[in-house]
Amino acid sequence: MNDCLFCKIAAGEIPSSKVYEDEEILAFRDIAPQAPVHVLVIPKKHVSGWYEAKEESDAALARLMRAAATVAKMEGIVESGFRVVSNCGADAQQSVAHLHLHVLGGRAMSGNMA
Ligand code: DGP
Repeated sequence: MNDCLFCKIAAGEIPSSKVYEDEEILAFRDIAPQAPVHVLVIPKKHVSGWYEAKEESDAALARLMRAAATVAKMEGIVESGFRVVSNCGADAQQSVAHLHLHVLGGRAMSGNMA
């Protein structure tokens, strides 16, 4: 998608602080971190949200979750604990319409969900 911010980051057109990369996934630091560790994990191929993802993408989505766990390991927050969040749509405050996981850690989170 030409006008998608995260597609531009995935393509290297907009710089990012890269944490992890493979053929289909990029992980980079959030520009407005909400925790000492705040990394975004995205598929390089554009998908706007979970509701748009097709069944044939199930294996790729599982790899996205696996990459989030890999990032947590790389960032040293497996022992202390971490949270994986994916906002979908307006009520969830999704601001970038490109599927992404937030990996948050390095401090105690408040509450279970919101
Ligand atoms: P969400 O609100 O769930 O759609 O998360 C989008 C996140 O993207 C938000 O936490 C801020 C982050 N973000 C927005 N623009 C940029 C950018 O240009 N670079 C980086 N690294 N992160 C960005």
